[in-house]
Amino acid sequence: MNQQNILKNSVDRSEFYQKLDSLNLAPLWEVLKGLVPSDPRPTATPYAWHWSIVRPQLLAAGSSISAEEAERRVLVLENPALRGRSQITDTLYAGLQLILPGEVAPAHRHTQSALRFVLEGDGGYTAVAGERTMMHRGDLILTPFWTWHDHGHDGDGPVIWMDCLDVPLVGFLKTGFREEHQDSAQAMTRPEGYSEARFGSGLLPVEYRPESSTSPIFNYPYARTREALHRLAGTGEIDPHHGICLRYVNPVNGDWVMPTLGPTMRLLPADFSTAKYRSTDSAVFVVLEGEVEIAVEGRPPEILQENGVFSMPGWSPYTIRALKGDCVLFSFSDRPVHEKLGLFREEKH
Ligand code: GTQ
Repeated sequence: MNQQNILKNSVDRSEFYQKLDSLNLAPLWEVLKGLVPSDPRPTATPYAWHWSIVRPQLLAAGSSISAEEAERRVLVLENPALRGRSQITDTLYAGLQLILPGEVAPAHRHTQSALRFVLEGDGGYTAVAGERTMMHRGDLILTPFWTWHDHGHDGDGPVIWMDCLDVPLVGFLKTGFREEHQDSAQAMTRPEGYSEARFGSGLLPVEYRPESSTSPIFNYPYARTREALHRLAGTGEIDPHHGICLRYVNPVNGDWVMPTLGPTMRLLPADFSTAKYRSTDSAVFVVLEGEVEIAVEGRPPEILQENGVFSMPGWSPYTIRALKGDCVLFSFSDRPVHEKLGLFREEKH
């Protein structure tokens, strides 16, 4: 075929494309580079939610609807580039949940996995599969997929936590199932502390065989996480890209605590700055102690105070600096999925 023929064809292409379109066919060559990109191009954008702005809106939600009526009284953190889709990154969901004294967020279960990261208040509890655990600031609570869970509050003042779910991933796979429990609060079948005693001290019941890919521990208390971080800080060993960073671990197999969500907690000593880093997983950061500056390449740096939340799209090069004294930063990401699929990549400068 000569050049002239090709040019002639290109004139006729739009007609040809219309014909294809009417037959539910499409030419790959028009979209190939987008389908198979040279590197990841997340739709999500880096973005910061500041506590001083968000908290009053959560309290306003508390006067506009009850936890019972809402089922979950949550303000969803919507990435500005993904509005209306309940996504904080391309693959993750995050929301801030408020529960007031005496309220119950009724029991239900779903195939989405959830982490709760506690931000404010005492007296709140989560019940999972017949066992209750009290929630304190900085605690990480797991509600594994398809386990009954409800939340309540026996104390004073608001209780607020961040819900971290794999909703977009489960949605993409079209594997979402949900059921409401017949009772708003499920019956307790085990004493408080039962799971911690069985699994939470570097020991396992001798005949224990796991039935789930989720960790059998469902509260990782901040008091212990914090102590570990500060002891490590005392050794002076620090990772240049992560600071003193620990991942929450399933004691049964050493894997991440959930099949889809990978939480970590890190300590950045005063004035420490991480070296530039990026990885394919998208992440959400929350400041628990201190103040940080998060700088994503090509964008103005953001300063984040306590309880500030930051969305980090995958493959974005970033640095984090501790601004005021030692800083403690929680994060969760979809890294376990990337690792299981052999897709995880990182770049360290
Ligand atoms: O607490 O079960 O933020 O099912 C979104 C969906 C919380 C929950 C959310 C949920 C929950």
